[in-house]
Amino acid sequence: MAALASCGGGSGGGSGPPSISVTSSSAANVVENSSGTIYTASATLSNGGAVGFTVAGGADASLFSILNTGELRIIGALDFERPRDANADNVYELTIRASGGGVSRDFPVTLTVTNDKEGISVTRIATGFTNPACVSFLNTVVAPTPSQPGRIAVGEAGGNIYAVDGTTGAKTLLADAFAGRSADKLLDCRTYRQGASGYYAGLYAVLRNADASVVLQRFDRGGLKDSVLLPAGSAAVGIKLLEGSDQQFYAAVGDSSPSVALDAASPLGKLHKLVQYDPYAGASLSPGYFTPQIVGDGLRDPAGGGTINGKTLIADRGGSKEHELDFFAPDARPLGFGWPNYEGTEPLVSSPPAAIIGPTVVYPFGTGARQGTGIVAGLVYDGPANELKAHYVFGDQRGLIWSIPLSLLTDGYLHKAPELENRTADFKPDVGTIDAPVGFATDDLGRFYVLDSDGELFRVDGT
Ligand SMILES: [Ca+2]
Ligand SMILES: [Ca+2]
Ligand SMILES: [Ca+2]
Ligand SMILES: [Ca+2]
Repeated sequence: MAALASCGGGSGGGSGPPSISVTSSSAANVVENSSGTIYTASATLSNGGAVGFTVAGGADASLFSILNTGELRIIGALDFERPRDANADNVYELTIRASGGGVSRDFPVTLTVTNDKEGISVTRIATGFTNPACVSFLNTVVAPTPSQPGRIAVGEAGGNIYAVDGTTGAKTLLADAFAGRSADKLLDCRTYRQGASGYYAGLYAVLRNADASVVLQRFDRGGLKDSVLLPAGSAAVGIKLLEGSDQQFYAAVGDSSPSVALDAASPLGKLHKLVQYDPYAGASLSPGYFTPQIVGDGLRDPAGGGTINGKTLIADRGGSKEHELDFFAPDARPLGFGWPNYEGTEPLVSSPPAAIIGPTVVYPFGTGARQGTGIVAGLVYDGPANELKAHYVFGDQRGLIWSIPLSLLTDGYLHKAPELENRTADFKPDVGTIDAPVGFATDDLGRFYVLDSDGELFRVDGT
């Protein structure tokens, strides 16, 4: 080493060891789905000799291979929606070693993977909804002769429910849900499809009245009564409507604090089947009147659901650990969704009882990468954007859009955040911003919509 020190470091000196100068950039951008060489390392040796390259380290070193001549490749795909770098921020970090003439030099390189929209275009079609609460499929008269195809329903917390033309965004007031009532807020609206000719098919809304009773109200068929879901004086919990794989209508009711989700005497934290009367069975029965029947428990803050490939899915929001999507069979008993013993797969108490329904998808509660503050149930996409076909698209109120291929969602295994595709960048709209998604809907033409918290409605198209 004394000989090295005495050489004085002169890079051009003829007597000391040569030195290496790195001539390639320390940072580069790479668009997702790139293959082959994504970066080329280069360096020169002061004596003009050859330099070779290896991967020497860095947080993401194991994902890369490099040729001796400097061409760097990634092992596996570069997918912006599913980053594989150590901290999942799409900035891949590695250290490259240049060697030659008996010396070597390590240098860090960061490769930032940038998004490609992959054929997804999102168009804002309407604005100005006030405190939007729900968005839903609307027409129950199906093709080929729906009266007005291509419309969806949007409901506001104040009670107005609009039909919105999915082509033009024009809105028509369908109903004021609180007309003649003392309002608190509209909690959800949803079209119960149950086949085109189903007696109960139609648009329904869940209303919380000023006395804190909650009723289910139906709009597009006259002479039907409300169904009472919660009595006056009930806690102000969320409620979501969903249609099960048994074609029955369900109301998923959130829990209160302290938790009563496992208390059989409380309607809170429960899944209620909206049991139908035969409308022709007896004069004493009110036609169209549902009787809620508790069929499941352990819900915390249900965020919607529906039927996918013949199985029923429900979303439930965590408050500290995990959000979850659960598949369940509506006729299975018991139906237990876990709260307050679990959020997702995470036990919240010591020695919790075995889970009755294990989640299918979980992701962490939080505001870090690939975390969220409240899941929002979605739908299977079947519109023109090929990239999303046969994906279940859903969201998080933090402003995230997620997707997961149906093949994964329905394979019977548990899937966690690293497997979810973060579609937020792909969903960047032409104008406006998708803030907290309120909900997702499709119309009878197969088009797909996102409604957000500040009242913008977006349609998801292909390019
Ligand atoms: Ca991608
Ligand atoms: Ca990173
Ligand atoms: Ca993309
Ligand atoms: Ca917005």
